[in-house]
Amino acid sequence: MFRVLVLFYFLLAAVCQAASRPNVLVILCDDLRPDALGCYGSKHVKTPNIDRLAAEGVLFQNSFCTTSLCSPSRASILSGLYAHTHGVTNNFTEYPSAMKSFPQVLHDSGYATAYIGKYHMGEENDEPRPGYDWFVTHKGQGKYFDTEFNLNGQKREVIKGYYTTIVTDMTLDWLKKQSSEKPWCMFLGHKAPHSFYTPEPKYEHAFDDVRVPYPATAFQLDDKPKWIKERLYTWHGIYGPLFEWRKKFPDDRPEAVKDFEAMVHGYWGTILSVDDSVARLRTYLEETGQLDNTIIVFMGDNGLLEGEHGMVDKRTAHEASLRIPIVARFPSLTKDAKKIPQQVLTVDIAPSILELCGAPTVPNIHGKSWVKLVQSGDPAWRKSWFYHYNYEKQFPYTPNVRAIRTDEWKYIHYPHGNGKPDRHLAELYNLKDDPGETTNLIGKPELASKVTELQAELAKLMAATGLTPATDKMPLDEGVKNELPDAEIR
Ligand SMILES: [Ca+2]
Repeated sequence: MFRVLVLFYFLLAAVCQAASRPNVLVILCDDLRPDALGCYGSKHVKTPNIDRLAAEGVLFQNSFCTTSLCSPSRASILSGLYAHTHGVTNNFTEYPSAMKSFPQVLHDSGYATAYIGKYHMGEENDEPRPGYDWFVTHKGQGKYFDTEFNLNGQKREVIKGYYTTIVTDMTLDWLKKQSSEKPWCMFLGHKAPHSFYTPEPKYEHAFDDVRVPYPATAFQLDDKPKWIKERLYTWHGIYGPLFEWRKKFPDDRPEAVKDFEAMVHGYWGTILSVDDSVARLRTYLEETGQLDNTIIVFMGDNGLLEGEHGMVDKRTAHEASLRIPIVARFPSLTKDAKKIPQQVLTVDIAPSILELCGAPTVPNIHGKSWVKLVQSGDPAWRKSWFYHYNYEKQFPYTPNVRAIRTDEWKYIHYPHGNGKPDRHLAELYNLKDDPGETTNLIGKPELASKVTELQAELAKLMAATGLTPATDKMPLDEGVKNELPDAEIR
């Protein structure tokens, strides 16, 4: 009898522990601008299901990536570290197998873990990575239709259909196999809305009636560093090929804005399918009674310039390139809808999720959990942070970038890469007065002391992550070039 009671006790303890540990569903979109979502103010893109997550949870109004590029940013989300520390500083580097990701920490503490969709750290590697019970990805960027997936190392298979739908199907299949006795962590990596934008046929004409002009800032470049004008006619400028939406390029005729409009329509169209995916996942969690015990984080990996300052793509430290959406729904975090204005970063995701799961945190990470910030406010929350990006030979359209963003100011400078003085003009913006970064204040004598103050703060923030002038290695800036990138890596 005693033995039966003891067994019953342990069984009960196991069930209680499982029940108290939440599931985790991270939905990562690729290159998603916040303002392409209803809950962040889009006038045209209707995303009722993503909006509903925000309306029942937290919407971070000022969230940013620390490097605006797919692979480095994904590695920062998984590790809580800046790119120079995790080492994925470009789109061709593998996530180090010995470096703990938050799904791996959860796996070590008893979670069932899965990764499905775009991973994109290690361009040619579609094999399973450590820390996941189930891992499905593909080489490179994948395709909007009929992608070949590697199914957990068991086989490679071209799965017919639209990417967003297929990865949602695979996510649901895995969730249905999970037992109620073990918490799970699912990381879903959408390809959408990454270039080259191909909406599902049913959404192909969803925005035909919406006119999309070039933004006003595309024509306000006189006080900017010269490389921004040089970029206008390249792969990453508004007069360039626009991810193949413009067939004859460069084209700076006013009427060629039609190509730009078509590109933006395509981008928006792919997001409608993501919202459908969110609906399907939510319905499943609701029907199986798991919704309120699941931390749902919906986010983007980096921002996207859509004509601002005459640019497309990302990589720079301007607002559209930095800003990402982050929405989190979990009633134990907050039952009331909240909008958080403080600056949160990609590197904060890992520590926040680990804290909510009661899992051990990872020592020496750069991010900070926002659980206290959301629940009761955090007077010690950051008021400034730094951004960095390294020049890529394969994409020679953006210099080396080092920048600081405070609640009010942004200072950006462009090191040449040889330790000598910068060759490009720096940029200074007052974000409170000029959120669109229309006026570069760098030349204003009355702001010289502000620049000195921001430079000192930037050096301090970088040093706190181990970056000093001696250790901050970067390539030589070879300038903006007109050549197109290799077709294989676009
Ligand atoms: Ca991306």
